[in-house]
Amino acid sequence: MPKKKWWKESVVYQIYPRSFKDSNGDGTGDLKGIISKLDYLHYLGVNVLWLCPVYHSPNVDNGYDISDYRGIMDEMGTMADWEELRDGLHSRDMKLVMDLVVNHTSDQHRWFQESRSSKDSPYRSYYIWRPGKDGKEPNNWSSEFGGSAWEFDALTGEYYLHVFSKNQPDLNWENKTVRYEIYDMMRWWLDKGVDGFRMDVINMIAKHPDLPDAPSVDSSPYQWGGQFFINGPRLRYYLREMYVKVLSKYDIMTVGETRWVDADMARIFVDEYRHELNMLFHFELLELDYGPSGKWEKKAWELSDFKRILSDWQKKLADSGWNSLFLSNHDHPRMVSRFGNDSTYRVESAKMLATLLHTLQGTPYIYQGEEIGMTNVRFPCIEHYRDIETLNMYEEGLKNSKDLKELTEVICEKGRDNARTPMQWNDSSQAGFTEGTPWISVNPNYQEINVEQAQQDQNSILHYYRKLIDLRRRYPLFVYGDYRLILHKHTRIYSYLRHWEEETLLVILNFFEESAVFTLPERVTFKNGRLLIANYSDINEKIVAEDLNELSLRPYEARVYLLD
Ligand code: TEU
Ligand code: CA
Repeated sequence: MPKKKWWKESVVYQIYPRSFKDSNGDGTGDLKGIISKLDYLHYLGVNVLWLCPVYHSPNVDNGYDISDYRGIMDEMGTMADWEELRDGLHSRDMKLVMDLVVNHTSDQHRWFQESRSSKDSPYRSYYIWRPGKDGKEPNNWSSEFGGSAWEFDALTGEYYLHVFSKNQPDLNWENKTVRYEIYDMMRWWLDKGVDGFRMDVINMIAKHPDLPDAPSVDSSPYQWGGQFFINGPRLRYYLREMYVKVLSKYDIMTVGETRWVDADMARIFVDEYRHELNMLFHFELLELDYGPSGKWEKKAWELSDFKRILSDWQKKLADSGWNSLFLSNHDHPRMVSRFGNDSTYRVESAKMLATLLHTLQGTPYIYQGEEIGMTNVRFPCIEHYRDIETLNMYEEGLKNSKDLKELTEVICEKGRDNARTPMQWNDSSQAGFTEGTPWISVNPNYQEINVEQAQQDQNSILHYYRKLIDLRRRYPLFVYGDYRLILHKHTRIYSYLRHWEEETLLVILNFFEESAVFTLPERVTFKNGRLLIANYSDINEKIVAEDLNELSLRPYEARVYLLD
């Protein structure tokens, strides 16, 4: 039986600060903008806010390239603004989780400036420097954002490693001084009142000490070296040390962003007795539509995979550990466009997916705008795009004379900017996000899809989220109940039971736009059932078993019953 914890009972709201709310008309969201929306977040009912990076940064990767961990970047505001945000949250009984990006820094960080200045600098081994091999890079690893993972620095005639852009050099975790600097910085923020960390690519910090070549899978000179820098042999040791030196001293929550981790591995990371991390973000679901060559290759996702993956994680983390529940974030397309239907059934399918996320065992994460069903964007041309990953891929594509139409199509469908268009507050110019020119264009559908409209419409996605969040607060069953999949083989319906003390929850989700027939399995018996929430408003509150013998579900229909 899961142990009770505040962060298990929470609903987290993720803010991508550049795109949330601009307070001073410069076109970029900022801390004062977030402060002005705290009442909105409170009204929504979430109780933890995860803030993507707001530290000093040249913004090559929108804050994921940090040049000073202990200050707030000018565009976002000041430390006084940050303190006001913290206090504003705490006075509303809400918590603040900060992004911790310690796999790499910006190349503008003082450590890196010192490090590159000379081979004898005491900061040299803060980063990973190697001489070239036969006039080429030290190994064949590719960068996540295209090209080689190594950059030659003429000043000292060596290469440094950067798994992400060349402006994001990787820190050398083997160096104890680096680790202790990071622990110090973490304690500094925790002492300022931070309630937890979301740890960026935390399972990439331990590189294989020999930095071996990656096996070639295609003719490109650079190959993905993940197996030599993800889940490396020293990772456990570093996490354990971080726990002892930092995390163990505070009542906080931690969630690690960990690609390439399955539920068996996750059990070890989040085991409550091992004290590494509380939760993980895994990508087994979000990578279902990746092709063999990665995210830019399209592949259809299948409901059977959803059931298999979610059931696996639900079961394996049931006794010790905890799940994080999410289908979107700032790196992925909008959930309703990707797994639902963002045209005819936008409202129904957004509510159906929300029902899934809020009725599984784990802590739900809402990515800004998800609660009003914000969709992917289709910009008319590449000039509108801002994301370094997208722009690098586009440039490389052009160089390799890929078909322009195909390139733009895949960017529309898969690019990270889909999630980064400004939050749609109302139907006034720029969706009420800014009085100036936004750093990235607003999605033209803001006149129909915006917070103000959703607040007025009692059947909106927003009100549905408020109701789901409220149910979780009232019923421990939603949070702690165990999970049992039913109708395993059904090709359209995802259905499961949750059980806690004397109560049972029955969740029925039609994942498609075709109607589907639900039949209650014989082994599930109950006297009476009461509808707790549904995404169509015209159904009977009470049911008996016979009603579930042949229940016809409409497109994307979702129902949640409490059974006695
Ligand atoms: O993302 C990690 C990561 O693995 C990404 O490369 C991800 O695969 C990609 O965005 C999918 O398109 C984290 C942050 O969330 C991301 O915003 C940063 O760019 C990245 O780390 C580097 O810090
Ligand atoms: Ca601003």
